[in-house]
Amino acid sequence: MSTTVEHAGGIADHIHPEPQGFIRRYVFSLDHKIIGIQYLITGFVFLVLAGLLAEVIRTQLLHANGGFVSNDTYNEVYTMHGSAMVWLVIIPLITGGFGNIIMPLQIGARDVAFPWLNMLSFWIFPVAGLMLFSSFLIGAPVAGWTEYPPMSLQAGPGTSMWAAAIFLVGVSSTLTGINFVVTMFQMRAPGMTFTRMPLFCWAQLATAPLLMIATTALAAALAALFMERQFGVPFFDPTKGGSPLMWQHMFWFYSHPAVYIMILPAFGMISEIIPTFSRKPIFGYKMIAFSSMAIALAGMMVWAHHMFTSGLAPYLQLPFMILTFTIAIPTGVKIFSWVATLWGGKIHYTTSMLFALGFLALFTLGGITGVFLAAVPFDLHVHGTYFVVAHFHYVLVGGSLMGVFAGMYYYFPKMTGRLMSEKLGKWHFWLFFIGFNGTFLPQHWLGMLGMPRRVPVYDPQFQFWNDVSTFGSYVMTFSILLFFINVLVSIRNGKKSGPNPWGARTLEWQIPSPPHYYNFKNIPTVYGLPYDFSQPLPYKGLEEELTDSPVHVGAH
Ligand code: HEM
Ligand SMILES: [Cu+2]
Repeated sequence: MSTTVEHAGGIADHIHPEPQGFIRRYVFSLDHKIIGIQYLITGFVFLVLAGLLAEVIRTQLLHANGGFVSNDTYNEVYTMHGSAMVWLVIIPLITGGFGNIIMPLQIGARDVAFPWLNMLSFWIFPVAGLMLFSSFLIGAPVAGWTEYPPMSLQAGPGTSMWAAAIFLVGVSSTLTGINFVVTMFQMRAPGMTFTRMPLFCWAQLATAPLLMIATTALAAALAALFMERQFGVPFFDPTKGGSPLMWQHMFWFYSHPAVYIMILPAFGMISEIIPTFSRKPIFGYKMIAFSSMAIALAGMMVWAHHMFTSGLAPYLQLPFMILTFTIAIPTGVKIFSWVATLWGGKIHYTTSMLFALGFLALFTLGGITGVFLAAVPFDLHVHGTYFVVAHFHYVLVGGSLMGVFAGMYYYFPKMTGRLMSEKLGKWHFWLFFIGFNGTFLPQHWLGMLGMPRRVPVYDPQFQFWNDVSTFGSYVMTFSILLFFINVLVSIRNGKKSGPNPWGARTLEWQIPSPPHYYNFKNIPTVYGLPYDFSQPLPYKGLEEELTDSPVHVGAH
């Protein structure tokens, strides 16, 4: 007897035709898996470019008198480094990349809700990225990734290019957010209730509204900046009745939630990897799921903690300080639950697990200095110094980027059917871990000692620790080179992985590696949570997945 399979949102099972030809299959693809890989490739290309800019910064700071680049070029370089790393590297890799590849598979769907929109969202991204980097040709922006007016109003034409490029990237991520929310509400497999949805999906579900809501505030600010620069409409110029503070409010109303856009999916990735390599059910499933939502919600209410020294009304400092402190609670819930999952587990120290454990240690350090910075008295002392640079690199490199690496070693077999080299992977991890701490740990006390950020030359008393920091960054960069060699070599020569090399239990591991373009032969039915290794897999309808039988669209 055939039954019509309906997804959670009552959508009947359907499938788009198999793409024909190279262009439709790999360039203008509608397949979420291919689009996800396109995001990863493009994001990693921008990581190389933005990483090289970071090395220009570090090489300039090797000597107190600088001398590697001019002061103007230095301003361009750190502005572009920060802008590219946030908007062209971490956000696309962790939402458009991994979100696209994993989420539809984990919920038992054949694709996202709007494949065309998905393809459009992707193609806006490289175009915007090229626009941003081409601003170097006309004089790149110089007022930092925060582009505070009035300086951003006075700078050269590259700043308008920056505003247009970031506006476009924002459109791409907003459309991705819409696609992901509709997909998770409408396309879950039968029986996949929200409290049976894997934690990576919960993290994407918490992130998507931030992509949709916070990004629109940035879009409005960028449009205003562009119009003031190009047509003289006074928004931010105080001599024309505008308000520079308004830019800061609008910019941070987006950019603080943006840090959660960059970290929440990494939390989700870690929540998948730790139970798999501890061979234990995740501790506190519901608490971890809901803490993602709590972080996203509270994260929308703390933006002015970036403005404690901006002349913000003092009576506003206290509520923003306390609200920021509260975010430590749901974050702590996650860290506690990961540690409780590890406790008594049979730990498999794969490279992916090492990066997950590195994430746990380094992100926790970054989180703690975040609480320091939320305290107004402390922030007044270190705002604008290298302490702040150290803090956000611990959360964005020690956190997000480590999460990306953990995800690459974990999901490379699912994407390619081959394993990355564990030997090269362990070299990558340890050199990265040592190089990273060598680069950013000393920056905490450089900041405490008063070294300002965004300076091309500095007081010679800071020379020694700057040299340590620079050499640390060379080690880190070398380790990332090993990573890229590993990826390129393993694509062709990596050991065949089979469908599930890690013995993981979420849906994406129950189908071939790489999956067929239609994902599932039969849309499975889900009976429970996947994380308990002592229980049989909570699915029905997967029996044919690893056989040669044909796909069954719409019926069992
Ligand atoms: C991979 C190695 C990296 C190194 C060695 C590095 C190094 C640096 C340094 C030294 C600065 C301070 C420049 C100054 O104030 O003069 C900086 C700024 C910055 N970095 Fe990184 N960074 C790296 C990766 C990242 C990543 C992955 C992100 C992720 C989002 C990131 C985001 C930023 C931002 C937003 C700024 C502020 C730029 C500004 O002041 O406008 N960095 N980086
Ligand atoms: Cu913030």
